[in-house]
Amino acid sequence: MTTTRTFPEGFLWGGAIAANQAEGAWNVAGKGISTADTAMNKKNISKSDYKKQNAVSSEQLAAALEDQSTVNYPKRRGIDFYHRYPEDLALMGEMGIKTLRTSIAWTRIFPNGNETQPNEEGLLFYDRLLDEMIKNGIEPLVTLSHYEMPMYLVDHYGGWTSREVVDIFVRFTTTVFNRYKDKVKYWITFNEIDGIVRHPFTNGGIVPDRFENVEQAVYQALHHQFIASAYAVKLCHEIIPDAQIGCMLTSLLHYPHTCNPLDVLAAHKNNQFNLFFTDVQVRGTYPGYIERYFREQGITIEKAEGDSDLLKEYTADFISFSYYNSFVASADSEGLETVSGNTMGGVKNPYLPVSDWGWQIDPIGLRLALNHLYSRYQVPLFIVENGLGAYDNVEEDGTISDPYRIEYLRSHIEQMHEALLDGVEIMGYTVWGIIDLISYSSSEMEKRYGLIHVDQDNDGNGTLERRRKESFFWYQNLISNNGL
Ligand code: BGP
Repeated sequence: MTTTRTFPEGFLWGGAIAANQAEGAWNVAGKGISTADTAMNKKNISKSDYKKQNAVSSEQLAAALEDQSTVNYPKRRGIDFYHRYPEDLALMGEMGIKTLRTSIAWTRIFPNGNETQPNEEGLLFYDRLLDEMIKNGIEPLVTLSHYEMPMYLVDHYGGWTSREVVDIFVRFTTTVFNRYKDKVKYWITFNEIDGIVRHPFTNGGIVPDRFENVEQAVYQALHHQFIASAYAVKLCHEIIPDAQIGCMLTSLLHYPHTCNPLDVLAAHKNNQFNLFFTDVQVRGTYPGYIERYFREQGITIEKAEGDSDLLKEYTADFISFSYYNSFVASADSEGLETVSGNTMGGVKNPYLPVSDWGWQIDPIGLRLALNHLYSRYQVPLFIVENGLGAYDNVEEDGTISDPYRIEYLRSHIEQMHEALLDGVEIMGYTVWGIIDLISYSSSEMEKRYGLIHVDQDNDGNGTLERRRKESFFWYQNLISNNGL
């Protein structure tokens, strides 16, 4: 084990949030309603509906659109980052982070998506937000699409299944590149683009009961996102020549349950499928194994003339990814203990502890993921999400002690450093949920990732006061020593 843990000069230590989980203010300043604004608090919906939460039904959506109550729809209120960002960014500046990853809510700029003129008030908000980041010494890292899209496009176009949405997205992208070209030099196209397979509604605006063959719809929508992502790369390079733009993947590293070749093959297939998305976005073509899958499933993707050239020419500058846990694959999982608590499931790994939400904690998996990605693609990598969702306790004196979070972050950063020593090129590391926010999967508040605490419960009660956790000071110290 090495003991010197310095990181390269200029390493981007940071934090990450997303507009839909933090901003709130869902219906102010001309903002349109987005898919995220329809996500209910897990506690307020029945168990069977919860399972379908990320694959909502038409009725659920209609009810959400009618319901103006903000209690059941936590992403509508977020943590009020929309109004409190000056205070939050000052705290993050104090923590010393070099970069903050956030996203732009499409519905603030184009409320329905298909307008020809942007909403100036929405643009002004991001002007102020980005200026404030820069004022605090924080480099903006902006995701163009993080788990949301205008509801109007879902209802009138079928979400990303429509090719027209590519042009609509290109208009949004062109608008924000032109507007923020002097402020933002790091961009990400689609958050966890692979998620569309697991969460068609969240990632693709696909309401399953409106499609005869949902899988076909999903892959068609994904193709449109690949194309939109390639256009974003092209436009970014044209409009902001000194910027870099990356794709974004959920790292879902699978180990074989045993050395039985069948288990090894099962793990290999899962890992290969996980890399299908970066194969297209970085290598620029659909790989053979996915073409085979499409053939076997009878899936046909409609491609326009020039699509293949576009994918080939405008590949991502870097790969960003989220890493939370690893998985175990088995050819025959009958009778084996499985993991609950995440949408991926899989066989339980007896060697790994789990989080309060049942996610398997595996720092070495991060080193492996970094090595795998780098040896396959040889492009810079950026860890843009890593962190621990846990219950936190505020002591009577207002302090919050979270050694479990510190240990999670410390051990992952240690393994990231091992990967650097292995020769992997890493641009930066942003802690997911640098400030407590609404959980994506459960829409709850109590699953906290933050190094800054926010006083709010699942039902939206609380003062919204911000407090520094013990991990805040730990990370501050780590950054000031560049990871030493
Ligand atoms: C990623 C998403 C984030 C975030 C994180 C944690 O998949 O990109 O938006 O929320 O996971 O997940 P959760 O909030 O469900 O714990």
